[in-house]
Amino acid sequence: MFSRKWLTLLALVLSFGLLATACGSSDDSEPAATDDSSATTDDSADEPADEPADEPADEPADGDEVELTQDGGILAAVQSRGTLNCGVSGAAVAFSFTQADGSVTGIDADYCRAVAAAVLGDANAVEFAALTAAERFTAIQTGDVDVLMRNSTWTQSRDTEVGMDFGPTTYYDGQQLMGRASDGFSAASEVAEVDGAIVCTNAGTTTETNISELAASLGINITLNTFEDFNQVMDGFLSGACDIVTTDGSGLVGRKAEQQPAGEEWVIFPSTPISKEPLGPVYAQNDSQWADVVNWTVYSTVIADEYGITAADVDAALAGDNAEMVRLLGGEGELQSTMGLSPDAFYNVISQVGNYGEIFDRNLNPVGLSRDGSANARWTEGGLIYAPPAR
Ligand SMILES: N[C@@H](CCC(=O)N[C@@H](CS)C(=O)NCC(=O)O)C(=O)O
Repeated sequence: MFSRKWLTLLALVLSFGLLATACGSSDDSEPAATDDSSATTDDSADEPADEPADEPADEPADGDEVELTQDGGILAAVQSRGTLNCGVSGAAVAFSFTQADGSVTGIDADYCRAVAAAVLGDANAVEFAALTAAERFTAIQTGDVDVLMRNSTWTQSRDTEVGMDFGPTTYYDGQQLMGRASDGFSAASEVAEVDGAIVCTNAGTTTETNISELAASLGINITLNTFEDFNQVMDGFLSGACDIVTTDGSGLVGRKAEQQPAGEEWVIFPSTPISKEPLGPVYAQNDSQWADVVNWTVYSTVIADEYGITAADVDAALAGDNAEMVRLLGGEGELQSTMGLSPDAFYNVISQVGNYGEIFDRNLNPVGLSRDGSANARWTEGGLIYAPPAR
C-alpha cells in the first residue's frame, strides 16, 4: 500500500512536470514563438503531452489514491484560511480585469466571489491571483489557487492528462479573428483571407492550436506570433506589428469595445467561430467534495436564473412555495449541510452576487455581449445554460 502511494505521488509530480514544460513556454516578455503555422500542429503550449495518457495519475483511483489526493481537502483548507485563492487573468475585459483601484471585475471574478460567498459567507473573501494563460494550470496543480476562473476552455487533454477537473461551463465561447477594415477585412471575411498575414495570440492557449490546424487544413500560410500576455498581443495589433489578433470571440469583443482607436474600424470574423471554447471553473482533480461545492455554486446561480429569482428576491423566495428554491436557499429539505456548507450557502451566493443572468448582464452587456439567441441563453429559451435539479 505504501509503495502504491509513492507511485501515485511520483505520477502526480511527473504530470506536474509535463504541464510545467508544456504550459510554461516562456517566462520572458518577448514573443514566445514565431513560426509558420501552416504545417504545424504539434507546437501548442497548451497541450500538455503528445502521447496518449498512460500515467497512473489518470487511472481510476483506488482508496489509497483518494486518501492521498484529498489529503486535507480544499474545502477544509479554504474554511480554515478564511479566504478563497482564486486564479484569474486580470487582463480579460469583462471576464477578469484588474481596475486602476486594484479591484477585479468581470464574470470570472464574480464566480470567484460566488464560491467565496458559498464557502465563507462573504463574497469579498477572495484573494485574486493574476495568471497568464501559460501559468494558470500549474497554479492549480501546486495548490497555489483553490480554483481557476480564467476564461479556460474545457478540453479532453486538460481534463484527463494533467490532474485537473472542470466544472460547469459558465460561458459558451468560440474562437474568432479580428482585423482592420482598412486592410480589407469585414465581418463577412473568411479565414482563408488571412493568407500571408501575421497572426498574433497569447501562449498556452487552445487558440494557438486551433488556428494552426485550421491554417494547415485550408492550405494557407500564416506567421503565428505568440506572446505571454494578452496586453502584449493587443500592443502588437495597435502598433501594426500584428495584422490579425485571434482569441475567444468574447475577448475580441471586449478588447474592441475598450481599445479601438477613433477613426479605425476593427472587424471580428468569421461569423461562425472556428472552434468551441466552453469556459468555466477548473480545480484539482480527485477532490470530489470541492468539485461539488464549486459545481453547485454555479448551478445555484443557474437555477435561480431559471426561476427569475434575483438578489433582491431571495427572502421572498425562501418564504415562498417553490420547494426547489426553498431547499437551495437553506429552507426545508436543504442539502447544503451534507456538502459541508452552511444551509444558507447559496442564499449568500444569490443575495451577494446574483443569479446567472444578473452576473452575465452586468459584466458582459456593457461590452456588447448578450445572452439573447446565443448558447448562453437559458435552456428554456433555446440555450445551453442548464443545471441539474436541486433535490
Ligand atoms: N479559452 C482559451 C484562451 C484563453 C485566453 O488566454 N484568452 C485571452 C483572451 S480573452 C485572455 O484571457 N487574455 C488575457 C490574458 O492573457 O491575461 C484557453 O483556455 O486557452
